[in-house]
Amino acid sequence: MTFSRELIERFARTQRVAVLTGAGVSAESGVPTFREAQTGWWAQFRPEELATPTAFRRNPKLVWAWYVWRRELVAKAEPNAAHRALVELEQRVPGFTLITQNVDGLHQRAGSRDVIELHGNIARTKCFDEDVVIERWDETGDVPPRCPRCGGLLRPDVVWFEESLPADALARAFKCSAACDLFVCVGTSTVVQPAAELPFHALAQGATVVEINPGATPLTRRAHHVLAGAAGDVLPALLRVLPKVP
Ligand code: BV8
Repeated sequence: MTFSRELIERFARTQRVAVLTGAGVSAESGVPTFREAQTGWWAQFRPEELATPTAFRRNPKLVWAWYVWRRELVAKAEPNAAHRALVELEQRVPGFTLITQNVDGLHQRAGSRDVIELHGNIARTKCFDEDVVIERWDETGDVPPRCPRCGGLLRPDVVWFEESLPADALARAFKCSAACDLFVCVGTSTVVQPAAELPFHALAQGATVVEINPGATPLTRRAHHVLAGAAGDVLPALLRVLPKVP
């Protein structure tokens, strides 16, 4: 894979990078992306039909079982070369913020330090009624299990469709997108709002925008640099040609 001199020089002189990742970054860890067809028994459902409070109220057992299946899949997954390249990039540039839509925690497991999780984390559980994180509960056989504090249903601590994103995480993400001089958008279909607004916000503030994705997205025609390929190939290749830390 080759990169333009202009792109390499752009990375060499950046003072502040913001990166937005989506499910495509975890694809090479074996975690299916949102837009890919789900596998096995879950193939009969679209994620947008399950990842909502309405779906949970209607069929809590089904939605809880979907997250148990996904948690087990994520627990078996390992960070891939893309996650590791982003850890390396963080060490190579003066200022770096990683904003992720992913709920799999793979960036943190790879060693990324400053991660803004816009959509929560599948490994955490919270009470549906009180909206507080619950660390331990009695396994009474109830599915979903019950909150030990109020008896309400437990749910994954992720942001469902029709739910607002954590205000502090979202505010920080917009602030970093406005303050960066280089915005790298990796492995996201740039469809789900308000996260999808971030690269356009960076663009409007004068940042150079780079997109890494094997496919086209609504961002592709606006990005300054489009690197068409898998994150696990493109990011390590890019790190190999960028100047090492002086
Ligand atoms: C909200 C957690 C206010 C759960 C997820 C306008 C403004 C505001 C809201 C809306 C709006 N228009 C519509 C809405 C509503 C909605 C929305 O955006 N809908 C979409 C479908 C149009 N937004 C919301 O509801 C948000 N809440 O705005 O609150 C509000 C309040 C009340 C009523 C309305 C609004 C909440 C959104 C968060 C939903 N939760 N996840 C869970 O995981 O179970 S979103 C989910 O999609 C994941 O987080 C995922 O990351 C995210 C985005 O998808 P991607 O990451 O991009 O993944 P995707 O599969 O789409 O694409 C993968 C990409 O990777 C592809 O481009 C592919 O080409 C590429 N790829 C594949 N392989 C590779 C690769 N790239 C690189 N390397 C590879 N190897």
